[in-house]
Amino acid sequence: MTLANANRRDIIVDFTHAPDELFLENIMEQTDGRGPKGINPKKKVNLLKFIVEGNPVEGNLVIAEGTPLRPHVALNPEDVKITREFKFNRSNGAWQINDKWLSPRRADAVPALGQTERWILKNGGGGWAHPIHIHLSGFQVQSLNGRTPPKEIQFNNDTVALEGGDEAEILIRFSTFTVPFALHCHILEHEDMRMMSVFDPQPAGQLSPCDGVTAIDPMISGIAHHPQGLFGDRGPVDIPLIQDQGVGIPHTDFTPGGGGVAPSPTEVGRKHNSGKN
Ligand SMILES: [Cu+2]
Repeated sequence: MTLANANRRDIIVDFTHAPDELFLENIMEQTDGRGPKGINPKKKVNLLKFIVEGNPVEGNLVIAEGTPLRPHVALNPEDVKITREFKFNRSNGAWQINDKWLSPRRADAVPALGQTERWILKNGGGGWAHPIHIHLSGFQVQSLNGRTPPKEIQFNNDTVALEGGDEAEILIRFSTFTVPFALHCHILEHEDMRMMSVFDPQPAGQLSPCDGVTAIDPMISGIAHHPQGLFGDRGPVDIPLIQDQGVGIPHTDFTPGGGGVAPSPTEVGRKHNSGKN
């Protein structure tokens, strides 16, 4: 099975006829940061070692295909009253959703609590994969590029992997909290460079306080005043400050209002890795 960043699968392993010692291997070869090269069992990397010992377990369960394990409640497409689209695209050397930069003060979706929604998640292309992770509620993939998705992603997921140009149709229903949550690409460099969006489930008909302008109580939102003014406690995010910086948050040497020369993303990564920042 392929697991993108943050993907999870429940699996059942039958060790009845296993050797005394065996390994879970990663056979997806990857030699640089641009993505995996493909499956290559000769370039395997051991991830986990199993030692199998002792006698067969009494009352060993037989799990056959179709054995019910955990009840699955399928969301019904006929309940959908609203469809939203999220396109994951590149801009200014960083990443956007629906051509917008992340603002923690702006909810890009205000789903009604308890209502099933259809979301279209679209990789804007350009060759990069985006494993899209949605917080707060599981979702069920209805179709992938217009076709029936693989069985393992038809049930509850919190992440769906989108290769370049892929489009997933999902059903999602929020029934718990009414505070701003995030959806984002789970490749760390992409989420760090703003491929993130805020949604704020509310009772039907109620507006979100995250209107993009109003100050949000930092005790509720976690949005503290940023010393460089990017995420101040009021007003829209100052787009000129982040344009052409190549990264979501400028390096600390960056002077707001001009003068500073922004480092390349590589330099930022190196400085952050030095432990001084
Ligand atoms: Cu991504």
